[in-house]
Amino acid sequence: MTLDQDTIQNLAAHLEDAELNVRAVTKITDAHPSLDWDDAYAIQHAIRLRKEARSQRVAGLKAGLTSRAKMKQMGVDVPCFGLIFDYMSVPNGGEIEANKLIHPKVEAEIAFVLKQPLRGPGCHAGAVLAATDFVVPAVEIIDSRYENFRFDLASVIADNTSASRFVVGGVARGVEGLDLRTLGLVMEKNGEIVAMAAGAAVLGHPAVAVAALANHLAARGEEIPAGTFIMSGGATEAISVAAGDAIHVRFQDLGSVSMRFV
Ligand code: OOG
Ligand code: MG
Repeated sequence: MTLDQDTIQNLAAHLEDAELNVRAVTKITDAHPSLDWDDAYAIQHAIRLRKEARSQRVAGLKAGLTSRAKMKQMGVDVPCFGLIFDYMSVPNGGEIEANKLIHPKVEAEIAFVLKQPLRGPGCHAGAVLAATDFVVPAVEIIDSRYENFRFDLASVIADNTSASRFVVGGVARGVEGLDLRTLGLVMEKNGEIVAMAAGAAVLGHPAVAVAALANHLAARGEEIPAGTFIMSGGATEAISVAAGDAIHVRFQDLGSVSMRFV
């Protein structure tokens, strides 16, 4: 930690205002070059408290920058973890108002719902699969509050890992008989294929991303409670969208997820 409480509160307000006012800001490490990952998670936590004070609730957890494609696209090589709030949920096939977002991008993800809590350290993919109630296909709409989607790891963690909206669709399936490594997905934008991947793109197996989240929380004395919804991170690079775009992602064995930007 390098920042004092006042600075953490001010940066949380700064970043949340950028979200709520739909206005991009410069990345916070420009003004605070010594800001470290602990500072960044403290800012993210302060954003959580601001939202909870307005009766918004955490609806799930997310891992991000968990695939080579995403790491390469963003120039970052370590995963990050963030929070998904109830107001970010969009029904499958629903509409998303583009003018409420700065510069949205979509990414296809496999989401997990736990039936048992997960506690690190030492959590691994096998423990995640044993604790998983079901998986569902999802699309995350990310919207970095930073100009031109340019950031470093500390900046993006503080910005709640660009979390903005999410859509869950398809069918919920238990992991028995499902190979999440070879599970394929194809993303179409306006009827054209724009990205495709298999589950293994996410750290070799998407359950590894959930294990990494459990281990990250363990370092803070927390666990992932039973019932938690967790997004494991984009398997492909993120695709820019604007008003008028329709997104449709087909997941092998899990059905599809779609939305329109208006
Ligand atoms: C950070 C969020 C990354 C993912 O699935 O990789 C993320 C960003 O790229 O803006 O959610
Ligand atoms: Mg994501």
